[in-house]
Amino acid sequence: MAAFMVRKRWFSGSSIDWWDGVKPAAKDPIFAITEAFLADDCPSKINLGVGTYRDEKGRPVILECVRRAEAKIGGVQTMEYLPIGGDPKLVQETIKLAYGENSDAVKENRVAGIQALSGTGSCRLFAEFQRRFRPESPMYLPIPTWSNHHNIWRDAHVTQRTFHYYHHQSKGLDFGKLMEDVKNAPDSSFFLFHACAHNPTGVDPSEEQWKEISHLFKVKKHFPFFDVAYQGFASGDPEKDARAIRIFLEDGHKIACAHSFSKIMGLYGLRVGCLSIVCKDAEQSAAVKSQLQQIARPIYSNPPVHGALLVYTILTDPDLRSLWLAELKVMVSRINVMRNLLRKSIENFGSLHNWEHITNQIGMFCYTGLSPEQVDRLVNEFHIYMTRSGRISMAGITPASVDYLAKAIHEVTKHDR
Ligand code: KET
Repeated sequence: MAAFMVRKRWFSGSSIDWWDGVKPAAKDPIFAITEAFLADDCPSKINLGVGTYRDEKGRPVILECVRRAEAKIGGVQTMEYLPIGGDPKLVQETIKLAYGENSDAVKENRVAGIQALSGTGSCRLFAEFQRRFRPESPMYLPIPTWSNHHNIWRDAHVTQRTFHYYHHQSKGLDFGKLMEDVKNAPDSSFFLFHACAHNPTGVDPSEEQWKEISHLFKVKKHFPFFDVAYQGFASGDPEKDARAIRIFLEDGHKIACAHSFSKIMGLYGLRVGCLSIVCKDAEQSAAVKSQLQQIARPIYSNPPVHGALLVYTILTDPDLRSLWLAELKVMVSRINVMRNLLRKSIENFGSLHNWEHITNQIGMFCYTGLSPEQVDRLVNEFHIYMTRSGRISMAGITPASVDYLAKAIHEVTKHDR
């Protein structure tokens, strides 16, 4: 009887509500800002949310080196699939850029590298790799960090732990607590660092501090994973910005890096990046690479071809490479001019708070110290958009908007003690 009833209901054609249990997901804290900004029709609105470079008129930029590389390539050359591991020439150039052409790891051919879907995809591949081969080891993330790091390691089912990084009172590095957390973590733990220009805080360890961290990592046998999304965006020089990576390499660590060309070449939508893992020898590197390829194959099969060609062309053509380095400097110096103007302008409006951190912090962002409620006021009363963490993308500020922003920041902070 019961079986008959079930069959009858099945035949009656009533449709099954497959997705009944699906509730709307929380919006992404960074990309939701762009959505809200676009929906706002106030003429004085400013978007300081997502970290994308803008020129002094607030316009998106295609770098001249990219335009010339396009011209040199002469249009689309191929639409064939790349290998699963991407363009080997791109991978090789990326590794040389980060590790140094003369580093032992590069010379001994023991860096396993695979082109991936920019920095995000590279982090995710590593997280998958970590879960396959070190399922018992958690990933330690700095507090705070780029919000998507939490999503990436969550979705790869890797246990997450955190370590102290930022000191809210001093608006600098909480080095003492960082070292304590590194020391107290179980031996052989994974730690994520931003190689430079930490997002969101704009605060990096000094060279001396990196050396101390590296030393302690040796003692603790920890594994350092570097997110390298801003190599060149901290100092204007990719060589200088590779210092942390090089210190760990020189100390003989086995490290891994997620490289991105989104910011440093302005190739956001082209999704160019690499994951690299330093191994003990060439044989191990080949094995690791084959596993990374096996992870990539069922997810996206192989990475996009065109951006890889552009990046490779820029990095290997001496004229284009120097043009890129010069344009990188222009971007960094425009951001630094904005840091100075913003700080000065807030001070000129009579703010009694200390705004030194605006000019002390480096990279694309300023971690203002504004509270979520103050950010809400900036959005609602002044149409100035930023993440609720108080992070602002400095590249979104222009000489024309800086005073409006400064006055608004002063307005929402002046009764604060
Ligand atoms: N790592 C860091 C530290 C980072 O800030 C970003 C992007 C990425 C990786 C990934 O970028 P990709 O384009 O996948 O190479 N950050 C900006 C954009 C975003 O959230 O995706 C941001 O923080 O605004």
